[in-house]
Amino acid sequence: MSKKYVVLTGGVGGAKLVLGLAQVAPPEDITVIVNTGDDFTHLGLYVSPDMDTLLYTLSAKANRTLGWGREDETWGFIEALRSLGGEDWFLLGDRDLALHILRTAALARGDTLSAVTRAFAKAWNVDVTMLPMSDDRVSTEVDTVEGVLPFQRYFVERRCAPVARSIAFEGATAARAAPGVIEAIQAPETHTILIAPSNPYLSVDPILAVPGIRTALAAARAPVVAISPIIAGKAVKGPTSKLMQELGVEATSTAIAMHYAGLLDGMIIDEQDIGSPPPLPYAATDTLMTDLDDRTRVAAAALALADRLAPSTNR
Ligand code: FO1
Repeated sequence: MSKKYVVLTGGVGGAKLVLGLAQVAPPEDITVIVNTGDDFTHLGLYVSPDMDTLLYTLSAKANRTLGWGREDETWGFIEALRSLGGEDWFLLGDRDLALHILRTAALARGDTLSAVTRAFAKAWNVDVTMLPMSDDRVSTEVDTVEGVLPFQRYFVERRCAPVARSIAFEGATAARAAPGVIEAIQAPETHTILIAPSNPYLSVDPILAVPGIRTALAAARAPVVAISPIIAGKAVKGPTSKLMQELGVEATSTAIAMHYAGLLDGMIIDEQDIGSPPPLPYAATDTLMTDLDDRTRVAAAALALADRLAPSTNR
């Protein structure tokens, strides 16, 4: 029986980990469950940022400078839009537009997000299975001291500046996990389940909020290993540590482990945090993923830890 791997992921950090994993495991044996809480309709187009970051990363088209969007991008559309007084706080590149336009048209015809994603992956020879967490709409909203902000308004337009009080996942309770999601977590051939070093509150929690996913993870036979997004008390990228502080949580790997309580069998932490280890089996490595070697090293460390833990016994 060939070993299968499942990854729960959000944005840029998650995509880097999946690319690393695809160097140490056959891509066709990897299933990625992707956060769609960041999705929104902008200028009439359905945008699915975490899905697209993963798709661009796995098809070697990702914009390395920005982390999101495409390489070799041009910005004629947004410049023209701006000159007409259109909203330009969310940048849609000329080449990037192709995905959003095709996806929007397919969804309007009644296709599911799963089907659209599958078609894009096939067109660009991506062998990793990319599953949205749900084909139903779930929208992350951040309650801030300035009021409730839809995710992209909070994250991109306001650069996470407003102090956050809580986070909600609108539509989650009625959402169904997309086809294949629960099955991948439960499959007897699933050897390891990884939680990427994505923001636990903004990128992983929306996935866990979809009914059935948390329960399936808690009951999974395969060990569940999280890669901590914290390095020396700070998040590598984005607002994780600021947000943790605002939510009254210390920015430590232990706090991340507590956040995922009941789900994890093990954790990868950064070697700089070895002085304050989490209260569960762990391994330490340099978790900063700058190049492909780093991504591969972090993925390999997670698989090695999972090998030590398999099958799941610690929850
Ligand atoms: N992030 C930004 O910081 N500014 C942008 O203008 C922006 C545009 C954008 C367009 C398409 C896309 O797929 C992603 C885009 N992102 C942008 C990234 C993004 O929305 C966030 O990084 C994620 O949602 C968080 O994971």
